[in-house]
Amino acid sequence: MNAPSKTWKDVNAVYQIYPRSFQDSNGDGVGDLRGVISRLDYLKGGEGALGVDAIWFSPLFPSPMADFGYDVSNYCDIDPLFGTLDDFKELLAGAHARGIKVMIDFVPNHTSHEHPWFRESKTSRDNPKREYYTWADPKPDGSAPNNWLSIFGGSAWEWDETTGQYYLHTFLKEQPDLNWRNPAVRQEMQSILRFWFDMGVDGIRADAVRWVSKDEHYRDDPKNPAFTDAPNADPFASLLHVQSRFGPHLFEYLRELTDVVEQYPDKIMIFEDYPDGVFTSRDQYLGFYGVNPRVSMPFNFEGIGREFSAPSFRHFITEFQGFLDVDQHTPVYCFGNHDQPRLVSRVGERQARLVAVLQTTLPGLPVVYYGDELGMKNGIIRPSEEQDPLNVIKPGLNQGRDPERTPMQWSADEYAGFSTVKPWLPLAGQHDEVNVATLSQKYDSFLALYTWLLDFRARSDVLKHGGYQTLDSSNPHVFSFVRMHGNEQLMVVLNFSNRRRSYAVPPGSHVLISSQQANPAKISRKHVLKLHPYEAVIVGQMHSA
Ligand code: TEU
Repeated sequence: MNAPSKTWKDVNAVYQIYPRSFQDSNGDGVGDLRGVISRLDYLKGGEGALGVDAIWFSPLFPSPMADFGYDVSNYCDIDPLFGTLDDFKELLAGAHARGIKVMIDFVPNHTSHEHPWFRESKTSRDNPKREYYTWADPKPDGSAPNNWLSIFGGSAWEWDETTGQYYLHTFLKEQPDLNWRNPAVRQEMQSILRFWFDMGVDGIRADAVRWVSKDEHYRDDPKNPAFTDAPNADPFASLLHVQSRFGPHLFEYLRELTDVVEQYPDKIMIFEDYPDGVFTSRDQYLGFYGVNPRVSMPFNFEGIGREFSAPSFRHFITEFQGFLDVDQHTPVYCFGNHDQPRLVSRVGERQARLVAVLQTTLPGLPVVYYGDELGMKNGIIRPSEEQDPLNVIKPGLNQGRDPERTPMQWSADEYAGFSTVKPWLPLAGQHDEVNVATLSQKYDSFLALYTWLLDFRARSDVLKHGGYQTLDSSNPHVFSFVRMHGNEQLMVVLNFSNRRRSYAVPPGSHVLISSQQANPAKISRKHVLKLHPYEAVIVGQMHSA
């Protein structure tokens, strides 16, 4: 089988695979590459396939797994838990044969403390690798060099007895921050990109990039005046992180990376970046787009934490679309990932179906988290089953990320077809119903909806390339917009309320897709669309698709 390869501009969506949790092939309870190879038909090309044009893998590199692969000890290999480099090459070839592009994660801000660079760096102050990391002297009283906090809890500085200095770790102490001011580090990072691009990888998701440049004088972060010391408040929010991240060289360093991306035909880099609250969202997004919009773009995660209402969603999307340069900037709307509670658990089942319609009808390159196409929920993780260190080091804040990382649910079998043994995390539950085998048989299932939407998007130039305009800007319950391309138009109408709503549509309109396939909204003779609670529809005109 050889599917024609699309360019990135034509990709319908990217599907994020958390490799530990997709498919176990060797019976150790942890997902692996041969497992993914065995599921490629599901992704695209097989009967009833989901139909995604690209996949992104969370880290696959050798790692002691303190942060489940985001602590890398070798950037140019595959962890034996997941397989070998040959397995990866086979996977790449299999994906490409089906017309699936492959993105990998790239963790530039920090390595594992077991990376050979760090092992060397900590041996002595004059080791050639010393300057690969961020070392600093204590204050005269012996305390940490400044007040910077680790996002994973406590001070961002760890004392090293051997060399009498502190090293910086924005995340776990097992994840020392690289020193990007050192040109040798930047060159290492560029060669890593070349290694993977030369192999044929199509894109890179760049992790936690806002931290790569910091204040070089290590000045304190100022206090956050809005912080209240409530019992469940995260102490990390007590400071405004204006010195410890978004340093003066951030975009310049990223540009060096995108220069490498641009040396290859049709490769991209997506920057991980959350709304910061310190900068306006306009400045923050345009800063990242300014790096090199031809090949790189930031995620848009605004839809993850906000109130589920028409005004709230309309506001962020209209504002974002409004300040983008639509000819240059590719939006990357994302509503869930391996760090966030599951979409269905955050908003509800029908509401998540609405989000599926929204995400696959907005401009740009949508990124969908594995299992969200089934409507998988957060798993319930007993303390004895916890894996993510976050709950242990930040107790009481409920920030553990295990619930959204549970095994993919393929079938109603004991371990959901994910493994033959007890998986590394428990199943999220309801897998007798919520699984690929069962849902793919039901025309009105969550999976059927996703498959339909992705197929529609794959075939629709209006959705992939068309313009965007918000409609009816003050409706309190219904958010609607139009996508247009040449003389084709599609209207998307989303009822964010739990009541039936009427919505006037132009004569000649008809419902193409509804999020509630079993009972789609009808259009009255007077051209009024009768939406069910939380229903989302794509409306076509007589002459359109
Ligand atoms: O996350 C970076 C990040 O911004 C974190 O704040 C993230 O929001 C946090 O995990 C939420 O609890 C990236 C990865 O996505 C994450 O899995 C890694 O743990 C982290 O970088 C360190 O590499």
